[in-house]
Amino acid sequence: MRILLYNPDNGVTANFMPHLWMFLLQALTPAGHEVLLIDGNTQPMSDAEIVRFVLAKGIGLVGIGAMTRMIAKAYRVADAIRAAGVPVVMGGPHVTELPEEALGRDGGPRHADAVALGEADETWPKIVADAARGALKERYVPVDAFGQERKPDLQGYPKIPWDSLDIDQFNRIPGFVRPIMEHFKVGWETFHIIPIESGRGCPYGCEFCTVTGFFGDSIRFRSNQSIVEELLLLKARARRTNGQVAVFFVDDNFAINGKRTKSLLRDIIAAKAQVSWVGQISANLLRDEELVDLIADSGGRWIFIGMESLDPANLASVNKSFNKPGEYAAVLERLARRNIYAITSFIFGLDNDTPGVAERTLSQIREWPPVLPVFGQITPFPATPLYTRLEKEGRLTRPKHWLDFAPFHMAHTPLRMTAAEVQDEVQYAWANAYSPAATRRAIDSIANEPAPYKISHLIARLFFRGIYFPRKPIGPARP
Ligand code: B12
Ligand code: SF4
Repeated sequence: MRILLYNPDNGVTANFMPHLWMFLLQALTPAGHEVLLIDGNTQPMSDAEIVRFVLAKGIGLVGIGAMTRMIAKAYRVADAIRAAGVPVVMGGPHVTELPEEALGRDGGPRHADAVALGEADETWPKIVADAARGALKERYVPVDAFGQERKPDLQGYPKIPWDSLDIDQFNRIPGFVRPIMEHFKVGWETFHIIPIESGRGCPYGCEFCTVTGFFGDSIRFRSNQSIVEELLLLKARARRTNGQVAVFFVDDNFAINGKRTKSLLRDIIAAKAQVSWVGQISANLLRDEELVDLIADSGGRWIFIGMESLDPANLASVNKSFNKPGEYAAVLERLARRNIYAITSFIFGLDNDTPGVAERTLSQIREWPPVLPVFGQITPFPATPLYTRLEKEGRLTRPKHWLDFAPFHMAHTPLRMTAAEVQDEVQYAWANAYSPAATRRAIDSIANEPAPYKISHLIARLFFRGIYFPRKPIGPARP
């Protein structure tokens, strides 16, 4: 059977790297089947084009994965494919949280023949086998022999064959630049940013986050060896294609178990498997100087830190008091001393926010070593404690906001400002954090550092904004 795995784009922002789930399921597909991948971010297609592709290629099963933000588009594509007679299975966080919606059992239309709930590493081979004999079930739930939820053990993580996969669609070097790079032989004919996971789960349970509910509050790790091998494979591929590779460790908190993270980083260094990497680590775990040394020596370049707010009352309101705004500057300086910079993420519209929050945040940022800040408004994703609380408090203004996807528009009433004010604050923060003056200030502040750091900072600043926020105005604020 030929299978298509499809990840929709959100139609608004860009994406800089492919989605890991597609490669993982491809690697977990039993022998005898062919798996094709389409990421809407790199291959934008209309619904009709996707249907034509599915029929022309004789696809027997389409798997669609989507976050809440892309789910309306995912449903639309699924509807079109099912109308053409090809079965669709959907997976990922949104349908796990709301399976009845995808299956049309909540009073709405049906979008999927089957849903894969939770982590699908062990259910995917069954789904494929059932689809191949025309006996797809409605739900695939990862449970053990006693019907208890079962989280896959990452010790048996499959080898993703990066050396032989066709990942041309994810090459970040634009087509028109490649011949120039080939001509000058500078080793930049390809540049891929590849997602790798080293573990799953997060014990912190921040109120707005789906991760603790989805992956669980205890952490499961892959073996160091399997990660080192994956890095070596990627390095070899980059060398072979005269290109470069960088890795995004997608673990939600890459240093959640400091001892293990250090042992992994030491093994990467010992095996000379270093590539430039980005990882997500909470600020409290970056107090450890030895860890930060190992991050630098193993290739760590950018650390994504979910700062969320500079106001401790806001942090307490979303169960994130382990973040201490008072130590943010020290953490950023500790990183910057090793030429590691931070992507700092902020959420506006939290219950204690008032108008002016964007400027207050920006003036603090100006005091720090240069960072790549990202800003969003608090969004109640289904099945999060935040969603339940706002529902109880009667504050949800668009309880099914994902079906009427309106990017950067609030779905609930904030407490100390209006929804429109929150949206304005988000706009203001993006416009001013990435203005030419702000970029000049950021580069000037590292004027004495070696050129490659300045260039990487400048390129990151020029491209980064589009990943999260459209460059064009986003339309009038909704009430
Ligand atoms: C990497 C990442 C990103 C990347 C982009 C995604 C990419 N290219 O990989 C970046 C950093 C850009 C990003 C941005 C955002 N992200 Co993000 N991101 C993640 C992160 C950390 C890792 C994703 C991952 O690879 N996980 C590992 C894989 C293996 O897990 P998985 O994708 O869930 O897949 C498994 C199952 O779900 C299932 N499955 C998945 N799809 C399918 C499909 C089929 C057919 C089947 C059968 C099974 C299946 O099988 C897989 C194996 O078990 C997750 C958190 C997390 N730990 O997952 C958040 C997460 C997905 N992001 C989230 C959010 C909210 C966002 C943003 C909206 C944040 C913001 N405010 O801007 C943006 C939106 C981006 C956009 N394009 O619109 C939420 C989504 C919640 C939800 N209900 O939708 C998550 C879960 C984090 C959270 N805090 O709750 N993100
Ligand atoms: S926001 Fe980060 S630290 Fe908090 S629960 Fe989610 S993954 Fe864990």
